[in-house]
Amino acid sequence: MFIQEKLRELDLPDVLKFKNGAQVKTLEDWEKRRDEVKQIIQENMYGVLPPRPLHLRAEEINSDAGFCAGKATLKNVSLISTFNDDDIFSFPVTYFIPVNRKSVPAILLINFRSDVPDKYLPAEELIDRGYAIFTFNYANVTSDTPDSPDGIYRNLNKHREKSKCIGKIACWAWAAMRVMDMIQSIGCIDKRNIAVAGHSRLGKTALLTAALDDRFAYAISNDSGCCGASLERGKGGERHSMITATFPHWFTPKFVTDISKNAEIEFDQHFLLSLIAPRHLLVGSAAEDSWADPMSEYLCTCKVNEVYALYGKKGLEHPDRAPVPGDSFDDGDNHYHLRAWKHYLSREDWNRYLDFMDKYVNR
Ligand code: GTR
Repeated sequence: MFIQEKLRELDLPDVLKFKNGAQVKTLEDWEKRRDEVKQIIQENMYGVLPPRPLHLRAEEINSDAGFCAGKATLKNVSLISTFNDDDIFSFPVTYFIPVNRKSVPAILLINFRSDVPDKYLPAEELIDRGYAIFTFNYANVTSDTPDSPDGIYRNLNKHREKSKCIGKIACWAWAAMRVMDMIQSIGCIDKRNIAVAGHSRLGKTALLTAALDDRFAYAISNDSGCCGASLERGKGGERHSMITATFPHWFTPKFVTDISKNAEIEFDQHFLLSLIAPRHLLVGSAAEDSWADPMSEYLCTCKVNEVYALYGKKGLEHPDRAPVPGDSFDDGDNHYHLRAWKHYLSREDWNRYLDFMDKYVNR
């Protein structure tokens, strides 16, 4: 058993063992252990996310009923959060919904830019495939630089001591959950088929978002790598010590100063991915993306099958070998593909994710 042997060699911490040493045997046990895992992953890496704000409302900025030859309606809104202390934070969200459809599946793409379309957001192709898209520019939520406690970072950390501050990945994930709050009130969206997607650092963000918010039925991680879908143990390319040196602001301070330097941490990234079960996990890797380490992303995706089994599900169905470029594993509840070439969210990646989602979407 090639994959099982590889996983055994990594000697990963057991996600199915409670902190008190008891073993998870049933689904009921897992539901309890799941709370511990949520806590471990937040306290040690991303920070503990606060609840939703006191009030949330969307203010329409403009609407274009003729988007893409009239095949979709596009809206720009400002999503406004009001907090207990009367502080207000707003950020722009763009969405477009194919017209003349009753129950439209949706994907929330957390993106690097506001442009629609964008190199990572092929708007018309996505409309043609019948999906609504919601998107925001992560930099409008809080800036992606160290020592910049701006935007929502300021609101969410206002009443916390420094060591307990949440990192920016958690801030972007919190914002994605607020978009999900807004989506709940849009009648034509199929609430059972909403995905959250992101590339690279925003793939890490998409995974955290889905791990903590069960309303997302699909988590799409494209080339998310270190602190995303890749396991720290045995990983090539970027490791904890490197990511925290360059991007300390993505994480909770405890992870940067302490945990990331310890080889024997009590968790690994399969803890994060396990929280997505029994919902769908879609992981895409690029063959030349050695910084993210495709094999590590693959092994982590295989590893969480043990959690899907508790739900009577298969997780990822895969052959017992390393993936090769062009592989796309689609038969189980989860998806993995390895694309040729470099770190990028390509049309080819989108097609793989949509082909998988299409299997579950009733039209
Ligand atoms: C890299 C970082 C990766 C990945 C990437 C990206 O520099 O080391 O973890 O997140 O940025 O987001 O493009």
